[in-house]
Amino acid sequence: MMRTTGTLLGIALAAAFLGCSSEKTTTEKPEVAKPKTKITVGFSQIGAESSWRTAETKSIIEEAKKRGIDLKFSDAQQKQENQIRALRSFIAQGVDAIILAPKVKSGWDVVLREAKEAGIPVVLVDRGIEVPDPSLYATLIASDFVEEGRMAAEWLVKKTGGKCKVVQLEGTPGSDPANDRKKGFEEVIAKHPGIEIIASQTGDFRRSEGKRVMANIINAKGKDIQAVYAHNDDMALGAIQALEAAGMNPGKDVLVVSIDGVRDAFLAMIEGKLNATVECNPLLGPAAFDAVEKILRGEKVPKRIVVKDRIFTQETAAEDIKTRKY
Ligand code: GZL
Repeated sequence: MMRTTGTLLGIALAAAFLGCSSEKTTTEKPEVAKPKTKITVGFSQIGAESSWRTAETKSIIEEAKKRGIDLKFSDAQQKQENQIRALRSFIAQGVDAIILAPKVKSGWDVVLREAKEAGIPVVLVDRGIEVPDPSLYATLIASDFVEEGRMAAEWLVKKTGGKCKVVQLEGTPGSDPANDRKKGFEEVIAKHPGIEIIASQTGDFRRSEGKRVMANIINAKGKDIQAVYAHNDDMALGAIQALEAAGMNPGKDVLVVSIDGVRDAFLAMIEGKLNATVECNPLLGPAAFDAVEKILRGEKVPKRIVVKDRIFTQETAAEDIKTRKY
């Protein structure tokens, strides 16, 4: 938009010059600058902590390229302060819109107010935020994490007949998906007293952390463990490594259910080591840029766009993997 104003100004100046320079006539047609159609978008990404995250990044970068959008990409290396710094840089550059994948729910109102004052719309992808003024962002495009937690719990209840000692591996503390996947899972488990959560710790959505934390829990709880519920596939895959290292049998003696639906999860289900995964689609590029383009055309977009999810299990993994896109 900024460049459009410049162009209009340029056309006006050219017209004024030609109009008022009576002593100098020209038959040349003034060079009319092409109106600016290329938009510039700043994308602040959390980092690359999981294969889900890298799939999301790829989807957004590829979609920008496909639409001829000038994308300024910033990887915050898991630090919210780097995301805030990136947003301030996008504002200073005068981007037309911002896409933000917010690491945690809080701490965004000051910088989002700066974006609003600069007239730059913000589209949230994949995680929500808490802000006193909902007008500080245009829309949130994300899955329903509470429902994902419920689906994982309902699968476990059905598989175990409502009797099981389960370990919970939580995502990044303070993040929307970690809060809500815990909330949804525990809401269902509360209705089945035969299911007991015997340990619950964060693995920060990372495979290495999932393995390390699970090894510690095995040392403390050992053979008591009958199931693992991980807030994402990467931590589940790390936990599977820890269970095998302890001579246990993931997928058989110890059930493992997680969330994301990444390719490695399907491979683990085919190997019989993971039992089920709830898909959380990361291919948000098309929806994110549909929203950006609508907003820049002055059209309304819904405040919340829910990405649809479903559960996949070992039984159909070999067939399902053939059509997986990430
Ligand atoms: C979910 C996303 C989560 C994934 C993890 O929308 O924020 O972060 O479930 C990722 O794999 O690290």
